[in-house]
Amino acid sequence: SYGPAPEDSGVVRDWLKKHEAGFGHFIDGAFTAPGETFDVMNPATEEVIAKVSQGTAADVDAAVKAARSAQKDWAALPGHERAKYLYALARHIQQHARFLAVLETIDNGKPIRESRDIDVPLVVRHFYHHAGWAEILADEFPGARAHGVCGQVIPWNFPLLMLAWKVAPALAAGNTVVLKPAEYTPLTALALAEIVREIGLPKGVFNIVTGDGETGAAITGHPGIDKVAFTGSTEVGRLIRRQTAGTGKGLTLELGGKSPFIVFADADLDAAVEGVVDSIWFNQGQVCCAGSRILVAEAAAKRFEELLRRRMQTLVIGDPLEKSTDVGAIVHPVQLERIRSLVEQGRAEGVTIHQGEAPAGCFYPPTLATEVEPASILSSEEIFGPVVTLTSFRTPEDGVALANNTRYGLAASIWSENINLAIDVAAKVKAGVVWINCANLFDAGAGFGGYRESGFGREGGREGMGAYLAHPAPKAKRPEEKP
Ligand code: TXE
Repeated sequence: SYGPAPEDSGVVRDWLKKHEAGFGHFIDGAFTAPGETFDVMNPATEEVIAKVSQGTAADVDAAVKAARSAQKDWAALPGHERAKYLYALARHIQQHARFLAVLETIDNGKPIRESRDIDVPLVVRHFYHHAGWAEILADEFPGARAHGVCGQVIPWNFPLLMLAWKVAPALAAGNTVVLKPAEYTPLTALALAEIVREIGLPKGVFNIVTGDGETGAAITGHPGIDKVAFTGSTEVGRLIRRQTAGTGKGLTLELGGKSPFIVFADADLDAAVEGVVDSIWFNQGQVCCAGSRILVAEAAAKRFEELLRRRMQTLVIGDPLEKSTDVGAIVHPVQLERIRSLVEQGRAEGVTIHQGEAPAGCFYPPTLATEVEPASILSSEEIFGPVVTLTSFRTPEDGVALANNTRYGLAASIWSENINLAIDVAAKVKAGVVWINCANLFDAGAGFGGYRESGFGREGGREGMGAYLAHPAPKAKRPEEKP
């Protein structure tokens, strides 16, 4: 009964129709009148589905002012009172789960099965989890206080989930927020603003300003912002680090990746093939921690490639609203062109490209690149599409060396039936998250984040909570505990 029925897309269409004149920003508990707008499209059909306001410096200023004036009272609430609001948000998101899943799919192009079974449930889980943190915060982080106002800029690959990752811990800690969703996918953030109003969250605690990178820079550079949290490209992460240097603002950056997917000869190869599906063909490969480099032990390489190529042919690519679709649309023609161009550069280098057909429009087929050297552009650049390379290695040491041969360090996935080997390799791979015999599993209770050019700071878990507190103190020792 959890899955969207076809009539849900009618409900979403009615909602979009109601806002035909354009969406304003959500500032101080109310929507502003739309200003100058830009078009938002459904990438699967390339239809314009909404007009959304381009946030100006004045809009950002108004949002920061509202957040500042709400912050003291919000932080002064006992943690269990803030928790009530977070629980209410979680419950109301759950009530609107079907609507949000369809809206996310229409806006982003991801298969409905994913938005329904992964994105929205994880959003709900994130708010519940952080409601719990709000309740125990004073005990767990004695003496710590909120930063103040958080400026948060998020990408388009998991629009509502990235919002939840940023907003839930910020509010739990007593911060207020000004968040900018990505220009390709602002709609679920605006729908969430309606839910925020519905649950009666105090005005100014949660503010949304829509717009492009210029609006983003106005937020991250605003002197009234105390902490910046960004997820997006490494290039923009670098700009933001420069912009915030020396300002005293707190900063966490979650950037790109080129994560290894390491398969040992003793792995359950069928399971590992399913792991690849979850790793690189989930969300069309537009996943920062996607396992985009398969490294397979020489002894298993031929068999693994065969199994993988057979499995690729069974993936259904097409209409994201169709429940049987495995691979939906690429978020935007600009991203599609980027993927195409990188694959063509790989082909020109002599890499062998295996891929099926994709429907016309903003779609790209699941793609496997073999005969690919570690120096190839396909081995080093983040493609952010459904494209995976396959390279073999001789010894576990070679495997680890190849895995670490990247400027990123976000995630890794290791496949072996020998748990000692898997744990040993996990310790040697420089990545913020390492999965063993699984891939792309997320939980609000576990910290997520990278090393090197993948950024710094953690989201989720105790570490993620700490990132939203100024001077998080260590956990208090109970009297009976020995120092
Ligand atoms: O990202 P941007 P784009 C990678 C991925 C992708 C590439 C380009 O490789 O192909 O980046 O995507 C806002 N100050 N990732 O161009 O520009 C922008 O409006 C402040 C990986 O879409 O980084 C949006 O809200 N904000 C990634 C957000 O930054 C600025 C997810 C991300 O957009 C800004 C997305 C500025 N100067 C892309 N310029 C991941 N790690 O998951 C832009 N923005």
